[in-house]
Amino acid sequence: MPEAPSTDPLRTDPTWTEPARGVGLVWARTAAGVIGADGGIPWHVPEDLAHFRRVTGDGVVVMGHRTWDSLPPRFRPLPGRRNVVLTRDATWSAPGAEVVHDLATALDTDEPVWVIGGGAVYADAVPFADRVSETIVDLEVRGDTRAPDLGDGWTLVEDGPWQESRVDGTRYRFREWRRA
Ligand code: VY7
Repeated sequence: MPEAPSTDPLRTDPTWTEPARGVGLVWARTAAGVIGADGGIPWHVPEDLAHFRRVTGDGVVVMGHRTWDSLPPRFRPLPGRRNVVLTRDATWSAPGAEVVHDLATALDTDEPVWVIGGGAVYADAVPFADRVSETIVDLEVRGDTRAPDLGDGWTLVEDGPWQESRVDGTRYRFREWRRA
């Protein structure tokens, strides 16, 4: 039997558009979910920084303004990418930062978007994301910022092997989640 035409206004109203596709989240976290402590990342794994650069290299990076502040000044803006910075502060600006005041505006682009932190911005962005690039760092460290739970509907499409950092042997692995 053919399906009845949808009467759902979200499906039939031509003025309603899908949330922007091609929004990714990229984070590094411990098993307990820690991503930050005291305004920084509580480990030093250069292999993850190289991975981060590879993942975000061709896109727009979206971050909260404290994440911007956490970048070493010589890496601000992150080179070769549009750097979109979210803040509620109408007076804030920084050279190389495209300031926006809400997440919808930040994600409204046809280029691939990578949300790079921090905790509050990730939590707000999960509903709009279709991929998550996750580094698991095998440490038990104190933190004050966590990655959000993804909730239902996500599939682990890549789960890399444990590797050891050349710096101090800290173990890490790269993963990727997708939502259909
Ligand atoms: C942020 C840096 C921090 C300290 C020193 C250098 C995953 C990471 C983030 C964010 C790691 C950072 C950097 C690294 C990137 C370089 C510029 C220098 C580049 C995230 N998985 N890992 N992060 N930089 N969101 N997700 O450490 O950056 O990209 O050009």
